[in-house]
Amino acid sequence: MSIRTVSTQPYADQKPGTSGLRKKVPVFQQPHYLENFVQSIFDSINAPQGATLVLGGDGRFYNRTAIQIILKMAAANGFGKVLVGRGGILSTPAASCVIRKHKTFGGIILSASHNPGGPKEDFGIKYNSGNGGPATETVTEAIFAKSKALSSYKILDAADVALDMLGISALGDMQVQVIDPVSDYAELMESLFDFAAIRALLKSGFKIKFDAMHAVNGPYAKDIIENRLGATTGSVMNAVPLEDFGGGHPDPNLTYAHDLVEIMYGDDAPDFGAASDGDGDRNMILGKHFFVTPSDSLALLAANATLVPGYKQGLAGIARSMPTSAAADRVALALNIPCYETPTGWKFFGNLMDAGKVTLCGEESFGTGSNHVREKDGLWAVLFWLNIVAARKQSVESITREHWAKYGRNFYSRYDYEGLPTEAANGVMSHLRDSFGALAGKQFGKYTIKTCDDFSYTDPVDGSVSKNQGIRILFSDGSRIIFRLSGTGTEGATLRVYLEAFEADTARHHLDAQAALKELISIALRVSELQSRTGRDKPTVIT
Ligand code: VG1
Ligand code: CO
Repeated sequence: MSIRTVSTQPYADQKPGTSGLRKKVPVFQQPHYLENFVQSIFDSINAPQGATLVLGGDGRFYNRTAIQIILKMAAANGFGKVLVGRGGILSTPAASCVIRKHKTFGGIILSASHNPGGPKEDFGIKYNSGNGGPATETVTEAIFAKSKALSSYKILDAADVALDMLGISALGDMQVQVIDPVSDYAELMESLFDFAAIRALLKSGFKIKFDAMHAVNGPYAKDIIENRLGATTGSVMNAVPLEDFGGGHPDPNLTYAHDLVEIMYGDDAPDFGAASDGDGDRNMILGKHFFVTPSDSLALLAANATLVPGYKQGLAGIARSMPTSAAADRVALALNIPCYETPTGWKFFGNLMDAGKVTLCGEESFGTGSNHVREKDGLWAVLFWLNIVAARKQSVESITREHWAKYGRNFYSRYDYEGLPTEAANGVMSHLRDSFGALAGKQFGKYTIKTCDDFSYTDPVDGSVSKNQGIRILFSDGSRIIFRLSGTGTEGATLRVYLEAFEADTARHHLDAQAALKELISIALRVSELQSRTGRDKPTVIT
């Protein structure tokens, strides 16, 4: 076996987005494309000779091919050992867990999350640091800079490594250890939650349905929910990870998780429903005929955290991404703990958690998590909810309604306009920026604009500044409209419009969110000129 140095030309488009590099599979299949990016990672992270890495992905098409390439490159680049999930499988939160538990130098996660998989669909790769979290912006920028100047990469000439059986094998001077993808993670969950109470709840006839959406969380949910917690067989549906996710869109929301939604809104609906995404870090929570918005879910977990063994000491603080509703802020205020507002993407939470400033964090995009790992964690959120339900012995709906009655309700919705021509999407954003002055103080019915700005974040731990993280239109009553361009799309541009209105009056809490937000939606369309500038009269997805 010999190490080969391969000459290459740089690709100009390897800029990591919100969550690593995501492209269509054929883009990754171009000569040296994946290799270039992996070498750029290795050249940027300053790993000592003999360091250990974690490697795994969500099992989508190209996962296995990519893993073999990365293993051979790791061996050629002086790594001492790689821990890889059996079959190349590791959910994103499990990868984070394994990095932390085994104190490895870092890890590489292969996923395009909630985007479809298959030969013509999406693939992705990102680097996570030794804290288990996505590389910071400083590191991802260094990786991008390297990728633009790369002239060669190193790879070991060797046969593929067998990945389907647990055990250790040699790849040149490097060890490859195939690990059970579930066990470290399941152990961590058992240490945080009251499994006995959840087991008793499930035994008492409480019915649950978990939709793994043919994605990575299937084996995790089967083991934890059915085997360890004793839910009836079949409580986990679509539990076998498929390379194309069964042709579906593994995104747990009311649109794409329609199989589950039908069950949860049907005649004989279970008491609790949940789904997670392609790589297992997102979650959707449903009660019988009831949907919990992710922003409310974060607030509810925070308000009830001391019912859960792992959090019974209370929370150091809460963090939410800027577009996430301020429901969590109200809980933080009541608990007298700090609440941080960060840019979108999990990489911004890591520093806060490492510094002990926050315990829980979340995003409106169906992501919730805590300092138990450094990624959002879909199954963790489900177990947190089940623990709360077991402790309070109330339905999901009544827990949520009580929460609104106490804290007020933040009506919330997100409109996504996908696959727009880039110029049109940029045009909407620059038109809004040009209008800041004219909009301030303007009144629209009962809404008056207080200020508009471009969200900028200064990391309280390392002082780094991230600018242009979304346009905020802030109203005097606390309502908000936010415009932001997605950093995870792989086709054209995706424009997201986030809408939030606060309602203290309990008598209005039963309203449908779309009805409650109607006026704000029309203001958003009017001030942005979105429809005329993009030619779209409706969003692709509403969540
Ligand atoms: C989206 C979400 C963001 C999330 C990111 C990664 O990013 O809005 O909240 O952190 O996906 O999630 P964007 O830039 O497209 O809005 V995942 O489950 O794709 O790792
Ligand atoms: Co995901």
